[in-house]
Amino acid sequence: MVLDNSIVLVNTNRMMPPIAPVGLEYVAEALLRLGYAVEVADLGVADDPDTELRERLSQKRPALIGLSFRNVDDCFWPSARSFLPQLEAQISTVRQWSDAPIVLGGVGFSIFAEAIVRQTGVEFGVVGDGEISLPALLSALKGSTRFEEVPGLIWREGDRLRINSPAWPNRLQVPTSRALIGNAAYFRRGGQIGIETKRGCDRECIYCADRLAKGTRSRLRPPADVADEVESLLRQGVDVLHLCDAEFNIPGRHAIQVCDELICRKLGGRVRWYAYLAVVPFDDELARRMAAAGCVGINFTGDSASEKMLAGYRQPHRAADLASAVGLCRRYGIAVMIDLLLGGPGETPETVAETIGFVGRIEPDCAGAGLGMRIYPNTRIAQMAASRGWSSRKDGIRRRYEGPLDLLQPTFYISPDLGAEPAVLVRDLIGGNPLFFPPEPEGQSPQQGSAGRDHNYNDNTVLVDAIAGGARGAYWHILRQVSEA
Ligand code: B12
Repeated sequence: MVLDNSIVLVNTNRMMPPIAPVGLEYVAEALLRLGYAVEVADLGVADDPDTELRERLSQKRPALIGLSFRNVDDCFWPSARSFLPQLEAQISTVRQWSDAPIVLGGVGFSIFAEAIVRQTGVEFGVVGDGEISLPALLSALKGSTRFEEVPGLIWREGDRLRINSPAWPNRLQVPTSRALIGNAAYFRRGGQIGIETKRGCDRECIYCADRLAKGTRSRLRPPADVADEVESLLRQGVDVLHLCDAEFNIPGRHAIQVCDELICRKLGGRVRWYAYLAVVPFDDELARRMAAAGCVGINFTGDSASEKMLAGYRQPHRAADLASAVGLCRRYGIAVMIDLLLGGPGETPETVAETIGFVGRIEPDCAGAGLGMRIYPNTRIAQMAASRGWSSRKDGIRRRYEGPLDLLQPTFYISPDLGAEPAVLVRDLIGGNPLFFPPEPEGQSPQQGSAGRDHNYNDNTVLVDAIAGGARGAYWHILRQVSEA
């Protein structure tokens, strides 16, 4: 019998260390509040994912099965691991146990939504926020509304796909109880739990897919909701958090309001948290408030220290801002990581040397020397690739498949001016400076995950072991501490 009001939500992310499916949890809570019967099949911490799916699906027939697809690939060259084959295997196991329609969603999915729906043959996909779209889809399945009215829905009409625009609701009403996922278990095995303060970003960095998955405006949560959620997690024994905003300080005013709320509720001394931040705006006031509110580590989207490269990436900061950000973190006792994106269009050995030299001198706790820009569809770098006809190594394209460019497969750009072995060049420039996570040379990288020398967190055994031994925090911070020990 079909249970009209029931849905099974599946977390498909099996990467280790495990990251709790915060997006799926928000969606599950939203559905529950509206009176739907929700079950979660969490493959992230299940010993045997097939058994977990059988137990959740074989006894009943939900109206819909929702699969969350967070990471389409590891976004890391040269490992370039795609998770699509794993998703396809999971979908066929689901089909083995149930003939209910399947809807895919999630941040990675949203970037490539149409291509993934086509490739996997599922009935539905949802681009963007799931909290409003999934209840709307369930209503449409009952005939109470039309598919056309479900924000972000992709569905099939005969042979063709129909696609609705996502809603990107300005008023974010995200549930705060965090009671539907085993966050305590994820905390023990993953070392941190995520929480959002906003969605969306209005910047126009040439490589970023955030605009596709989250929209082009900052959509802010009320600071009181964020603090309520921190309290919910604390009650579960979770006291180390990672913010899931693309950049916590865009806009800076909201970041300060969130900090003030945490300070006002005296939560600063009870939680430790980490965040991604843009390099600007970041001033003394924000750094001070963040430290008082419990922030212990910041990962800045530094990209480069070369004026030419930053302008090319459409980043508003300059090298001096990076130095200032590191100085402010030092002043307030906040650990600091700078994420670099080396090898973009226009990069030369000279600009790489400039960046590595500068970052070495300003001495953050660590810097990720990421090499190679993942080309996401509908970004400026994708337009450049199409208009200039890039397809081979001599054009800068790095990939492991043949034929025309297929951006759903891991596809990267590394400026051809860096020569045949760009990772060797970068490593030589780093010269063994332990503050850098160096890129792995091609051919030496394990294709199935990280060996722990770089900062690829996919199946990173160094991290898994450190967390099992009690380490907690952002992964770059744990790796840094392990390398110092
Ligand atoms: C914070 C973050 C991290 C933190 C996570 C901290 C934590 N404890 O949660 C850290 C640093 C650990 C991290 C690691 C990695 N990350 Co990360 N991360 C992010 C970030 C900024 C936020 C993700 C998030 O949680 N968002 C908040 C939640 C609430 O949103 P959501 O998951 O999208 O869910 C919403 C919708 O998607 C939808 N939805 C979700 N599930 C479902 C299901 C259904 C059925 C439906 C209909 C809807 C739906 O509704 C939800 C609520 O609205 C994103 C970029 C971004 N702005 O989203 C990158 C991002 C997800 N990461 C990415 C990657 C690649 C990784 C790594 C693989 C990198 C690596 N090689 O180490 C690892 C993977 C770790 C792991 N085990 O999974 C990529 C994935 C893209 C891709 N190529 O596939 C992203 C998109 C960044 C990017 N543009 O490259 N990450």
